[in-house]
Amino acid sequence: MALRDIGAHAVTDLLQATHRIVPDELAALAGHVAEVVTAKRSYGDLFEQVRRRQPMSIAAELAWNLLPPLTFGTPRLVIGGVLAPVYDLGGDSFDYAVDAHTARIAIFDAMGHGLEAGLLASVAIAACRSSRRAGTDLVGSAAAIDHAVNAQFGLDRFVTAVLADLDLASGRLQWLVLGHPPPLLLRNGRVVKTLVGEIAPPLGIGGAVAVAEEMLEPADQVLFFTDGVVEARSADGTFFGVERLVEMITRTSASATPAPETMRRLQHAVLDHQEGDLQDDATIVVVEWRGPGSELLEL
Ligand SMILES: [Mn+2]
Repeated sequence: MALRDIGAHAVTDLLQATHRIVPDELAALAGHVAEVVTAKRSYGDLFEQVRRRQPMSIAAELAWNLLPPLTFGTPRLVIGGVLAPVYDLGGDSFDYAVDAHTARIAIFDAMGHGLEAGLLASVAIAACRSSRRAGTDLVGSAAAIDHAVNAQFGLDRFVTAVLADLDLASGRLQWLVLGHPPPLLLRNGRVVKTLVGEIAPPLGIGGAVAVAEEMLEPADQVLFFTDGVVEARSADGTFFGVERLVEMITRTSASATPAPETMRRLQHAVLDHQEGDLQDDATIVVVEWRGPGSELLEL
């Protein structure tokens, strides 16, 4: 059966079925449709073509293919990320890996724009994964990325980043800030700390790094973002700013909005602030640790 036929059947079945089924069955049906989409999209273009509203730049094509799933959730840990501009994403990226005992999170902002920045970010992401999968710790990963970026692009190109490890059993968060805006720690719907640590130079130009550490409490959220979020300017030149970011996060957190939905609203707010005309890539990632119980993450 042709790919297009499979997609059409799924949609037809869904439309016919929704007239008479109850919510549980609807959820099951949605699950089946998701399975079809997930299984088929990796070897065909149909689903990408259907969901796109305009052609995608080469840089964005590269960037989106490097990203992990934008949302991840278990009863103990939720990760949600948003990136913009969708069709012209360049130097921003993020990555994470959740295993039995640890979640490793990274956010990157490569210097420049477009494909040039995209290539830089791609090397950083690949070096990050390569070192992480070889069992390297945070400092070792930073050194590996620094070396890869420097070897490929020389001293005049760099990538800012935050690399973090979260111990899922204890809530111990360790991180490195590499020329990047520091993450924010949110507790009970408000920002209790800026996770500054010692700011090291960006990756690609060398320099010492120092690991910072914080013990999270159950239900804490850690917010990672790139400068394109807080430095987004409105038509009259007003920055979106950290205060507005924090205000939006705390307001949505207070209403028990799930992390991915909070991210989606934030993304819209950043875009609306600039009247849809982004001056830089803007990325936000939230990591919510809900407490001990790493056994639930055994994969
Ligand atoms: Mn930026």
